[in-house]
Amino acid sequence: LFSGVEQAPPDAILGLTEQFKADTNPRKVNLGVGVYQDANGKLPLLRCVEAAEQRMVATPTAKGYQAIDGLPTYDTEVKELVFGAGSPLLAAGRVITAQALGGTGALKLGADLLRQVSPEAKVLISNPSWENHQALFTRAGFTVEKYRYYDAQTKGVDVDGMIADLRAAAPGTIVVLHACCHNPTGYDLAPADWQRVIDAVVDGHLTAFLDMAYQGFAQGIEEDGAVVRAFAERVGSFLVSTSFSKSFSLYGERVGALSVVCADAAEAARVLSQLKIVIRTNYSNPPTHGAAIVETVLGDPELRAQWVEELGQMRDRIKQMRTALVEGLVAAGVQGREYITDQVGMFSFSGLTKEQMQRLRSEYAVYGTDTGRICVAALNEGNIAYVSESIAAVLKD
Ligand code: PLP
Ligand code: TYF
Repeated sequence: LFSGVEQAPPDAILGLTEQFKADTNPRKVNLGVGVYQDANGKLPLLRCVEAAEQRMVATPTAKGYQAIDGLPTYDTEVKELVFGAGSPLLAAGRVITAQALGGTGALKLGADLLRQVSPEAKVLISNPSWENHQALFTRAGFTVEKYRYYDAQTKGVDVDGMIADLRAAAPGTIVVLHACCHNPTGYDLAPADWQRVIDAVVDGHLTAFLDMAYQGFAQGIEEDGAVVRAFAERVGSFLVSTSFSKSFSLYGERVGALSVVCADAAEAARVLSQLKIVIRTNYSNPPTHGAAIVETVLGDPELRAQWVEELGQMRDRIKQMRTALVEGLVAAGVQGREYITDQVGMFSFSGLTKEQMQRLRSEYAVYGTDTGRICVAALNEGNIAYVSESIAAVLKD
């Protein structure tokens, strides 16, 4: 049966972590995977999460099945976080939200739903994008193409190129957009650019799919949510995937959600019934624990305030590390890297070539992806000088 099965390549990003674990160099630094680490290089357990879990342990509950679309209160909390508690769309019953297995699971639910609704549509993703966008939408049956995004010359977004590509897309084309903290480049659109994207989506009858994996990591929870609200004001139907992996440091619990904006409440009910089939035929219903943590935190004013504070600390520390990296590079003799502080979110597109990234790995045990992406959220006072010197060394020769 399987004799003809070929060996698949490892995941470009998660495979790096395997390589990193096997590396015996004591100075090794993993800047490959997008995981936030604290000032001591540790994956944090947020205090709000710990408190929520303590409450849950104090009131043990039996482990029944969940509803197909997840915990109802969780779904409501997510809606309010993403669209704003006062959103007219929520009041009109136009948004359905289903708990999903992380942001990836939300994207896959959305992809499978869209494949049912518009099987002929093409998918456009940014060039470059998170590797899994291409793979996930291809596996869901779509042809995936790219719109221009990163401009290596100006170190920013090629907004005109992006808009031209969106305007050239056929009606019904699904456009995957990074709502904030673009992965891998770290360059986001300005509010005025988003309006141009929305113009193109509305004029061209495109289907926008906003991937929100880092709400709160750019400017703040409300500020980063403004992109979704801008779409809500002008676009009749669109999708939003949410991930709490990073913002709650709940990576392994697989907590996320898919929200679908529909024309009216009746349409929303029909779409939800179809989405439930997608869920049921994949995994029946989602796990409880991670969503219960998020629901507990978001539903309790004290824990929620603590979360806002802890998320702010993560965001601020990343910003400090961006500045420290620019300074570390200057100290190591590398000028002109100020653009690192223009970028937002977990990543920096360092501008290093594939060969330089491979040398960083093999000679200095500093792990980033071949595309030149490094995870700034894994830098700390203890490794930043070494990372800066290693980058300087591979840039020199
Ligand atoms: N979308 C983007 C842009 C991401 O960077 C990530 C990273 O993890 C995801 C989706 C997936 O999130 P999750 O780990 O919650 O599946
Ligand atoms: O881009 C990243 O590093 C994160 C984590 O298949 C990730 O989004 C990477 C690859 C993958 C799943 C998650």
